[in-house]
Amino acid sequence: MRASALAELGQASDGGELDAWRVKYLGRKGQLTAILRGLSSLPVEERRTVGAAANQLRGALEEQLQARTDELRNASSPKAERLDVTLPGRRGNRGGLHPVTQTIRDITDAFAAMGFQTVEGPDVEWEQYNFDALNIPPGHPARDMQDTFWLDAPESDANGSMLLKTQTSPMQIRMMEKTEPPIRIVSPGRCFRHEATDATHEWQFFQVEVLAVDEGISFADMKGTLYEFARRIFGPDRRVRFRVDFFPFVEPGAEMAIDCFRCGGDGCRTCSGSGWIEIMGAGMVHPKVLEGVGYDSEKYTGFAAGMGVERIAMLRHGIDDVRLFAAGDLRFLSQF
Ligand code: FA5
Repeated sequence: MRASALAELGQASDGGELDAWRVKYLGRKGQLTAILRGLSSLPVEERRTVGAAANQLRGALEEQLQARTDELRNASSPKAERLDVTLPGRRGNRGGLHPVTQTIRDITDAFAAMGFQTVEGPDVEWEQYNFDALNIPPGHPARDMQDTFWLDAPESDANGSMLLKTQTSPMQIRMMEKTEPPIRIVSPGRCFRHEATDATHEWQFFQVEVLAVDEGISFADMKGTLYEFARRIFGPDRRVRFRVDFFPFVEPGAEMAIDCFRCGGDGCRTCSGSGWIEIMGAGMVHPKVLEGVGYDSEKYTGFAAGMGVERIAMLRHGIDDVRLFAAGDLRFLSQF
């Protein structure tokens, strides 16, 4: 009985089977109970031996029943069964667009709404496109202001040496060489300058170039277009201010500022107390530049503008250091 009882107990796999086993051997009408009940009918000498053996077996079976019960309970405890299908799912990490990319899209969208197409140029540029064709010949002081990373070109070319572009303006030349007016384009791109970096200067940054060339384009068209752009990016109440500035490839040249959206023009930290924030360089395309690409400068006129993308993003989000954009720190980037 001991052998068969223990073998059957090992097979029992749930509470119901354990209970049936208990009834079979230890229950009121169980096999072991029957033996114990029958003791009185045995001769006295046998009664002692059989009684001791039967009691010993009952203790052993009860002990084994408890052990098997514990074993089965542990196997189905929450520790072993970790899957709770009622818990809400865990969200995975999702990527997002870099704040510079977002800003570029907002800028190009604002111009797209006014009929401007987005085009992109190369990062490595010819000296000819980056400087000469933009009326910045060798030795011109404007080259010093945009000192950059020169590359070892395989051999000198009619286009000069190669460099990492310092501005998006060379795309003006590339587009005009390729197409006849009318032209209305915006061109976002990465720029590089040899800078001692600080909170507002990086050695790599982004610009967006704007170019419109057609018959009869005037300074008023430029002002109207850039004004509308400023309102779309910085809010419908913005006012703009144009002041004289110099860039070799435009004449007249201007710098455009918006009235400070933080203080409304009273003067605060964002606008350095002046009430105005400069956001881009602009001007009418220089006749020399038009002639250089083979356009008749008596027939065609145009305007160009260029702005720093990080600068726009810093103003919109209140970011105080341009170096954060390229630092690759997710604590910064995941806020956008
Ligand atoms: C230019 O680069 C002209 N190509 C802009 C232009 C285009 C004028 C068309 C007229 C017509 P400037 O060097 O000022 O201009 O640079 C324009 C903007 O680029 C700056 O206002 C600034 O926002 C950004 N920028 C320039 N250098 C850096 C730098 N080191 N780090 C971050 N942003 C910069």
